[in-house]
Amino acid sequence: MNMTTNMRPVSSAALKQAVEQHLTYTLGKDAGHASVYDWRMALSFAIRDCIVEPWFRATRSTYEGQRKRVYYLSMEFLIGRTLEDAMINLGLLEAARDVANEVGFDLREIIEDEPDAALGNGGLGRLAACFLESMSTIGCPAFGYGIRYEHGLFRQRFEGGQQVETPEDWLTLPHPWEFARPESAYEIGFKGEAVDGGWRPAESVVASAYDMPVIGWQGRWANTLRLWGAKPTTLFDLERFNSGDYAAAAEPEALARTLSRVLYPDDTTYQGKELRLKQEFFLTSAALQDILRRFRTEYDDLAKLPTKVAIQMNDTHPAIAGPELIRLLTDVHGMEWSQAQEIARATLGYTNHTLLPEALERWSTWLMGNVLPRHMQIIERIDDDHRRATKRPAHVGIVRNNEVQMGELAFIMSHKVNGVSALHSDLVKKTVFHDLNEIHPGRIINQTNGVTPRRWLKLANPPLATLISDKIGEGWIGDLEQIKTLEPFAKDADFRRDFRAAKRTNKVALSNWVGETMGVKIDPDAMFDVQIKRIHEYKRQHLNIFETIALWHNMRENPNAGWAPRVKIFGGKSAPGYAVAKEIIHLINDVASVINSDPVTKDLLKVVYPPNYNVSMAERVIPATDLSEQISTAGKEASGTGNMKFTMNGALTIGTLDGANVEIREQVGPENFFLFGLTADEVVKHRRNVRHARDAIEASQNMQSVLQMIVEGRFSPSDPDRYHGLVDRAWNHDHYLVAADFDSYYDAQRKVDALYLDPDAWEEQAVLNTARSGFFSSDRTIRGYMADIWETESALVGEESLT
Ligand code: GPK
Repeated sequence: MNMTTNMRPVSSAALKQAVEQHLTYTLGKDAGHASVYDWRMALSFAIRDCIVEPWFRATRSTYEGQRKRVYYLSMEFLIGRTLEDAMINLGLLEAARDVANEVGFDLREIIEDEPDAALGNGGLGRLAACFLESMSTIGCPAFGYGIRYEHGLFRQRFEGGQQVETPEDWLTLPHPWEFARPESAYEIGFKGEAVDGGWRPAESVVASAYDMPVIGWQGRWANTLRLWGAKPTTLFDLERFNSGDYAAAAEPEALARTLSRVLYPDDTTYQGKELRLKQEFFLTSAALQDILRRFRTEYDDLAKLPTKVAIQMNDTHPAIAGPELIRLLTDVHGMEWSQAQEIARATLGYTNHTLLPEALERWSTWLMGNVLPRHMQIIERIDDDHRRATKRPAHVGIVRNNEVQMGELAFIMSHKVNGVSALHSDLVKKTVFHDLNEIHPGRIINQTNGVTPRRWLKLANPPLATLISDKIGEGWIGDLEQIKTLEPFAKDADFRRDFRAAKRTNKVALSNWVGETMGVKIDPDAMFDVQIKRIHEYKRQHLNIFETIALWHNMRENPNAGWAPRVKIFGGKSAPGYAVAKEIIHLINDVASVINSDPVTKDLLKVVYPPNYNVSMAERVIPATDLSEQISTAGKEASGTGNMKFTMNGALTIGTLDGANVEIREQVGPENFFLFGLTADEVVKHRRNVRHARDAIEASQNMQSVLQMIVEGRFSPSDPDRYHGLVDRAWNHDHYLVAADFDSYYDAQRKVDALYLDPDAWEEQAVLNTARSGFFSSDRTIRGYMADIWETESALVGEESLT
């Protein structure tokens, strides 16, 4: 087989030769004794070799064209696996399959040997990974900057149905996708004192670069993800060592070792820990020093920075970039204060990802002043200038209640602030940044999130991707708007049958995997009803499990009422310290074991919760899903991106008018979406009634039975009191309005049943969901950022067309 990358043809034979060379000379292994790991490494190196050339080309083109670069600063990049993605974007998957077969291995087995790079918690980190891929596909010259955590997000196990965390260690084995760049290293200071117009840090570490190439679709462009690892400045403090204080002598090393050691496992909740602030500054300062160094090799006038550099802050985590950039421009490069402030603002942009109060970062002025004394001074001056210029009273400032409000800081230091869905951006204007929006009208804009169709359709769902390409050609992969040409086939019975067959192939594969890994038999003809995401009260997995209990109860009462057989699938991790979320996990597992062993409902209902949900599990589950659960309390989910992946893969959605659900429903048509629940406005009004939960429960027979069964210990017979707290909260502290939305949700689910029992009608709507998902490509999102925030152009304009 002869596959073509954009660069040069690579035959199976040539690839095989390259793989064998790496096996022999890079890994020092004899083919006769090579394990799946050895072959994976050899194949990864051979594929990596094919990326290097486009990578150099892109870098050269950026320098030669004096192009503006985008720098995406993020504490999280939830990448998952790299090998298969790289092979797909280079068009080398088939050649690799031939090679694997020839050496006696299954390519799938090799692909699945790669550990996920889990350098993120959830949506925010996965969005950053989709953005990197889209920027490379579009030819937007860019760098991602992050931290090379030694331990990514913890692994999840269940013991007696409860979550147990174990450390993740993706770097124990060598990672073939990174290039260490010890020559790119910067000193990062902490603490000490501000001395007039400068800073004398008391501690320091070195940030040392590791680069990962990010290849775009068809290998036409490649960017770099640069991750920083912490190293000690000096291995030992010799003076202290010689004086006999050995513990103190090792302090620099100890700080460096902890800095890039582990990802904080909290999603949408900040912890206020000193180490976290240090990590944020470590990433930000290393990135800014690197950006300014690169800029100065090409240009001599720092005043031109905003014309050649755009820096995006992914949430407030890198919001110290404002003060740090001002510090570098003034203290280090001698620029005058007001010009530095202007330059910084014109260069920086800030994306807000949540309105949840517990997520909004605030640092006590004491901690900030202690860890970053010079920055604390700069923050106060930015705050003063802003108050003076806008004639505002103290309550709109950055420093309030002895805390530095990082949202306000990020807003004031950015020329554009964006939300991540239409509804969310609207709420950003009306709530958290109401006052700042009045002072700076037009600064807040919307950029609705998106996901990359290369990973989330082509890679994850080969049966459907092949079917689509057979019908409409391959253009959709690089230009997802083209998928709308599939729309007429929703009326074509043959096509619907093929669409259904593709889904069934995926469902059979998932059933087999669930059988093998969990020992639960599930029926591929039942409806696969899926909720996979972080476990959080606002996402309301408890609403889903309550409905499951009501459904089970009613099925038992009346088994022949024409129910649609269902498999309820859950996936997701709780933050280790989030007790309520952990209780919900425990309940789901308890309910699963009772329902799965019930002979009455054995052909009607199953509940499965595979542990350790991650990017690779999402790739397995999403293509096999019939029904996507997007059931957050309206106004709480900023956007959601899983919801988009399901739509692309032909699942129907049951959801509230929240985040990007609103736009999904608009795009696919309200008749092809199961809507339920209160709107964001109604939620706010409803909460004013202190009895909202009590009233709703008293009005709902189903809800009462559910809570009754739980409180009686029906799902925890060995420990009947286990869920008393949970039931008490449902009655008295139902902040996320589970009770108020319960009946509406239950009724919408019965409409789902009815449609599922009419396969033709279901399939028509499923096809329309896929055909109308073009808007949700992250390519569209990135073009929006390029036009409205970064003011930058694709380097591929004028080159031969994508397909
Ligand atoms: C938002 F604020 C945060 C956070 O700390 N982590 C995170 O994953 C998510 N998010 C939102 O909850 C999602 O609604 C959104 O789609 C995603 O960010 C990407 O914007």
